[in-house]
Amino acid sequence: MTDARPRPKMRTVGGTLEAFEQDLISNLYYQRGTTLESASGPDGYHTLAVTVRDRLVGRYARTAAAHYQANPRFVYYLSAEYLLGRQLRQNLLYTGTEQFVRPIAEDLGVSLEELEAYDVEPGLGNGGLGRLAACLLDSMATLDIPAVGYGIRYEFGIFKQAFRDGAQVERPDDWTFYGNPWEFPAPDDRQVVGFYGSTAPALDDPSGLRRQWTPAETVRGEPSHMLVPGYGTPTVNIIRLWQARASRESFDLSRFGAGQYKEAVEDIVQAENISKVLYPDDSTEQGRELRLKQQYFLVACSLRDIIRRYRLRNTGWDAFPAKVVIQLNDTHPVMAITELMRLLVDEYRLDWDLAWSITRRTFNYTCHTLLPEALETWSVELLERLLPRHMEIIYSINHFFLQEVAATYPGDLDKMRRLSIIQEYPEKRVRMAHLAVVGSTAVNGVAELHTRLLAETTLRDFAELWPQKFHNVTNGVTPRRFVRLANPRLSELITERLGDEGWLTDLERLDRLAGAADDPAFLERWREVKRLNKVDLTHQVERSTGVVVDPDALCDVMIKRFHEYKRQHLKLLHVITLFNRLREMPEMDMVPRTVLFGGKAAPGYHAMKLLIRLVNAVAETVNTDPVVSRHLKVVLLPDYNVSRAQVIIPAADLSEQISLAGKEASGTGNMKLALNGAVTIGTLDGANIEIRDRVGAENFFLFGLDAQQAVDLRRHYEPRAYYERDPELRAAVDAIASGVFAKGDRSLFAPVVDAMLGRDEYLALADYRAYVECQDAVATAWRDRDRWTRMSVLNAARTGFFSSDRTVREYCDKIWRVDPVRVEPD
Ligand code: KOT
Repeated sequence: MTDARPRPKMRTVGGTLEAFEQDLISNLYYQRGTTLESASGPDGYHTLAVTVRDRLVGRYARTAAAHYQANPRFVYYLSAEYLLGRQLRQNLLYTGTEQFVRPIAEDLGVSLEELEAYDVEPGLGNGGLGRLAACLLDSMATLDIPAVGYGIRYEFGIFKQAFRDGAQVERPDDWTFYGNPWEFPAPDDRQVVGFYGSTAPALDDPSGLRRQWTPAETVRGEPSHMLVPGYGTPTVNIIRLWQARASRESFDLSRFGAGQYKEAVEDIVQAENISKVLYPDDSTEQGRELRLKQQYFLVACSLRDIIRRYRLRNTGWDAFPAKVVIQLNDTHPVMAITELMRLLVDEYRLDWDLAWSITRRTFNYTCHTLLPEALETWSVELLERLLPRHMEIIYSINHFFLQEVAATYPGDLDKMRRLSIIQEYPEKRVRMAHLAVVGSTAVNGVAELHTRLLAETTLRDFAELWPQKFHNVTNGVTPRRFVRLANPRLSELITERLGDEGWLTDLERLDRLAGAADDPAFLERWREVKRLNKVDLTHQVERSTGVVVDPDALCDVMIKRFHEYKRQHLKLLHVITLFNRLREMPEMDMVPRTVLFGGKAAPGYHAMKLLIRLVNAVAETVNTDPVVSRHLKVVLLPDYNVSRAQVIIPAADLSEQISLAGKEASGTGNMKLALNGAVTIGTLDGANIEIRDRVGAENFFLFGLDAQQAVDLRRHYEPRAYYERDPELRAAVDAIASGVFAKGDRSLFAPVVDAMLGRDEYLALADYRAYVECQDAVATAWRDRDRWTRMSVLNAARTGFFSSDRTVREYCDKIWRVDPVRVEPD
């Protein structure tokens, strides 16, 4: 240890630098059982992680004490998915210990970057829905809202994506291989959950509404929690994740003793399979029995835990809805409604009406989609087998609900059929969204257009029946992770310009940057930040793909799950059009572009896996063409995740938000990119509309059909007419069909061409011409450096609205009606 360098003498929750260093050495010794001399990389990382984490424990204890004291109304966020992102940098920032680590690491001869390489992100989600959950947790803690997130501790998170011959291959995400220093197991709070079995009437219940369920199988839920610190506040909330374990009964000792080892272990394996793996489907339904088991496992464990917590400070049930508000993140946790009814009626012996009143006042439901294929339904047959009591409860809920409907719309059988929780044809299924609406106080969509379309289409009959139930809460993103951590250079520039860091918790203050959009010196510095970020990205691209890209080229980014409605194929048609133009006119003066894709396709989504192959094939052809590659590069970065997003987003110039209007519920990548100074090219879909309203039409590249036009066109759509009419479109489609991207093989990508010319479900061909023309306007704008940078600054300056802090405030005002609880400062 040398003392040559002057060191910051700052007091934070981390204490002093000296104390921090002492704790590091002590943790290395006592937690890892090793010394500075013989420590490995993972030793160093783990030690740093627990040392930082321990700085949050005191705050957590004080938060818990303040909550106990105040006995406030709590928000319980139930979500099957969370995409938390890496924890190390975030917790360094939130504890103010970032400043200590560099000098200490330097002294010890390691870099923070080396240690961070071991910081694995928990990939417990697929995409937008899971990341939104994480942003809301961050903002709830930052706003001192008493809240707990509940989820599943999947042993394997979202698969790792690699490419073999351009095709996506999936590898398991063994994210806890080196251990997870961020979590605290809490075995004392374990729960037991039942499945299968039978029901019988309760002896003393003449109404017949109370029954007794005897499950045939039980599984133990073991919780562990991770700390969720707020920024700039001592509040530390938690997220509690459940892992399935075989309960003692399922470990069949007699079989084991009789030497039937395999059979004895089988039941254990089956029980533990429940939390084994995240289903890798985004915005599509996966109607598998194990998936329903996961959902019920999550809600059964969480509800018992919520009741346990409630009973620490409250007695009786009357106050339950005043103290507990449960937010259902889409329909995945909706069985919680039936489970609470079962607990209240069967186990706590409340009468049905009181139980129903409590239940309805407790739950709220957020819908994240409009796609019919994403609307969950479960077959009655499966539910009767797996959760027989819950199916009975659903029938009763539906019975009373339809009585209400009949009273409102006498004789309207069609209305009853449309509203019913049970769909009758072609087979009997439970509509989870209907159950969610019936059992909730508030229902919300995630962007203005989405909420309107929900009320006009998918949930129209409900919106007519209960208009006051429907709300819009436009999504948001946390500026701490997606600006401050992801883009430290821009953050510093903003802080310097605005005078302090207040914008990090009051993002609308970014509007004060608008004046700087006319200051040439500021524009120059803004450009420099973007350029340095692009250099960083360039290095990452080269490391992971070998492709060398020019940091001065326009960085054109499309990062999101591969899905037909998001229209990666439309982007690809544009890329092929640029390729064709350059091949035809090698001397043309084209704006240099790097087109960067990132995203995974669900392993069973064959159309999208083929499209991934095509993107890689086009990339290969473009990047190896001596003429074309001087102006154009195409990259599909493998294994897109939150950590990769944090590198790509700060470097983006152009944000591709080109879903067919009316299909993307909101989008949140669109917000992250705009906040980092990317200009959007997009359709009037989801939150794009609200982004454009704020940044101004002149700072947004709009193209394409609107939602109504898309619906109208769909009725008599003929993609071939567009193909035949537009020579550039025809050349692009023909290029795919010709096999130029498949070494002459005309069959490989034929299904892509057939889908386009056949049905073209998402009207890509109809929007193609408008899109290409809009891209040409983008290129023209890019040539005027000051004009572009001005647009970039104004995008960041005017999108402060899209902070998840604002989103959480809206949930608080419109839906949760919770108040903050202040925690004693450090
Ligand atoms: C998945 C399964 C069923 C229903 C909905 C989904 C879903 C929706 N998964 N991700 N989403 C996205 O959620 C984001 C957060 O609200 C939105 O921004 C995005 O548009 C949705 O596609």
